[in-house]
Amino acid sequence: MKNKLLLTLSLGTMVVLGAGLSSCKDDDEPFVKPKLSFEKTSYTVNEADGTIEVKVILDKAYTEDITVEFELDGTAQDEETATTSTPLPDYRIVGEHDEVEIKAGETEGIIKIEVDSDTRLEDSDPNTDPFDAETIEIKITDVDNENIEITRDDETEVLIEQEDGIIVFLAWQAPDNTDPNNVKQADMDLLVRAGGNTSTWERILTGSAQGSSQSPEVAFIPSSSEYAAFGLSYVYWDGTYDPLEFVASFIDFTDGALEAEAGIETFEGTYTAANKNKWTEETIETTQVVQTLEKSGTNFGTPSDITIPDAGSRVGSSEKLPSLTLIKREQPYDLNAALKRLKTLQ
Ligand SMILES: [Ca+2]
Ligand SMILES: [Ca+2]
Ligand SMILES: [Ca+2]
Ligand SMILES: [Ca+2]
Repeated sequence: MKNKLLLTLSLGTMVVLGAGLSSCKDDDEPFVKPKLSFEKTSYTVNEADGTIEVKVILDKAYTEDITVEFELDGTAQDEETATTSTPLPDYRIVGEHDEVEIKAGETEGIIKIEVDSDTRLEDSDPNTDPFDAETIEIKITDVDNENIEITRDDETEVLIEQEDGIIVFLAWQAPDNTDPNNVKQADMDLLVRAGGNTSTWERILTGSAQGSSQSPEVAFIPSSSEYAAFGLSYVYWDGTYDPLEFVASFIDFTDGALEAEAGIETFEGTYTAANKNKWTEETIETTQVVQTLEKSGTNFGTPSDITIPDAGSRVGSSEKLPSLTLIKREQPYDLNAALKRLKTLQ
């Protein structure tokens, strides 16, 4: 009985409130705050896309400029927060790093993001195949006007897919300890030069130089690279193998996956002790590009055969190669996932 009375009372209250609301409506159109959100909950882009746009939108225009603050998170590395102890940057925000403006009378503000093409194979989750996109998570944290309502659609995610390209895979003879007095082993390194054609190298594009007698060294050349020619150096850094047999494979990487069967081309080479060079030796400065690869547009051609030089195999000392520092730094972050998969192809 008591419950019934309460119910009756609350119904009565609602009726009174309802009457109040309708009388208010009779006066003037009540102000309803413009609602702020992201245009989409997710965007899928490719590393080769260049500059992309993410939009914050209002459901109706407002009479003043408003500034929307946002924060960034995700697995992709922001240039602004990159340090020597983080992975290399994947993107940069063009303009203000953490805010975007919606002009008076307009309904959208554009966050421009420059996504970098790079020579790293990046994978958010190395345990799944194909490669998983890296992410930029953007969240609206504040708006500088109390007349704007931030909706629940205050977050968006940009998925950056690993771009297409070709993987260069250098493998050589494994250590042989069968005769303790004659242990055979070798440490090779891989360098990739780039230029407009195969006789003009402009820079070292990428490479792989791990200090190990275990294969492989792996490098990635993006299809979107601005260069048309690539020069491969297979450096016999140090070791006791004489001769030393090695194999260079070129593996197509398309749509986030290794093209295991159709896309592998393999070339064999043999060095002798005369081809051995340590980075620290200053005597040989001759560039030892032993194989070349050309690209037309985004299509790679067939690699040349390997040419074994009479002596040497490297490209000068480490002091003369500042990019080597970068190459060494790149290794742990990005190639591990690829290595794991590539090993299953061997
Ligand atoms: Ca990355
Ligand atoms: Ca990247
Ligand atoms: Ca990449
Ligand atoms: Ca090495």
